Amino acid sequence: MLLTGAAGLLGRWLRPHLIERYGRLRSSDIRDPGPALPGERLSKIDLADGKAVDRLVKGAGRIIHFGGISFETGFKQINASNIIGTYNVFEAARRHGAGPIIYASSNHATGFYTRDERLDGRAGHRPDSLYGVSKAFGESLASFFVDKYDMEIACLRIGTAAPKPKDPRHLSTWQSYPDLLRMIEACFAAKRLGFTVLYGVSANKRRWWSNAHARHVAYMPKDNAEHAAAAMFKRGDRRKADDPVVKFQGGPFVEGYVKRRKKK
Ligand code: 15L
Repeated sequence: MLLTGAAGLLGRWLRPHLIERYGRLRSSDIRDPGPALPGERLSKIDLADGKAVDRLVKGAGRIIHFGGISFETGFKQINASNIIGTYNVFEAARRHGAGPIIYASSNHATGFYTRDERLDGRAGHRPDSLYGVSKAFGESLASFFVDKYDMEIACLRIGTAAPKPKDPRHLSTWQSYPDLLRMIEACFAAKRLGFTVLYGVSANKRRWWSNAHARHVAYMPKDNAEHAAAAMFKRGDRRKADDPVVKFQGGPFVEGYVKRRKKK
């Protein structure tokens, strides 16, 4: 098994669990990932470097591609890391017959849907940031590699994967780390993944997203962000419904959104 993004928050939490569950792990990050765990071969690699990625992927089986930039920034960095980087990983997997692949997409590929809309993995892209655009690209690239080269790729539109729900938006978007691991396990256990898009979310009472369209992946989340609601709303829900950060699912990523004046 290969994991990219080993030094990230999710990568660091996942590594020991992946080793325990699947055995030996090969992992990489562009940052210094620190010491390797027992059973792990860890390398420092820039995903934009096609030759290095080719060497990394050669001989791998299952791939969890979580490497890349996970926030909004300039196009140059996003292009190198998320667009070229993801192409390099998928293309190397094609060349070496590796897979299935689990790709960390993001809810920000659909962040400009409003919070009263209910979505599943068939929802078209409405990216809320260049970061979201890069994830939409990754999903399209996955669809292309599956249709053209018969690969198997699951794209996880991850919500807020974090130890705890911290703000009201997370009551809808939170995915606990154990549920993220359950989702990964369910994807790898599926008979055939083909091209599957799932929302990475726990069984939150207030969730906006469903995975009911993808019954071939037996994901059964166990956690629910609702336990954090009472503490968040001690003085009621004071959010302004027309604040773009509240109105749109992408929350803070839509910042900079400007509503055009209607022509008179
Ligand atoms: C993401 O895609 C980000 O990587 C993460 O940092 C969170 O901001 C998350 O989405 C979210 O929407 O809360």
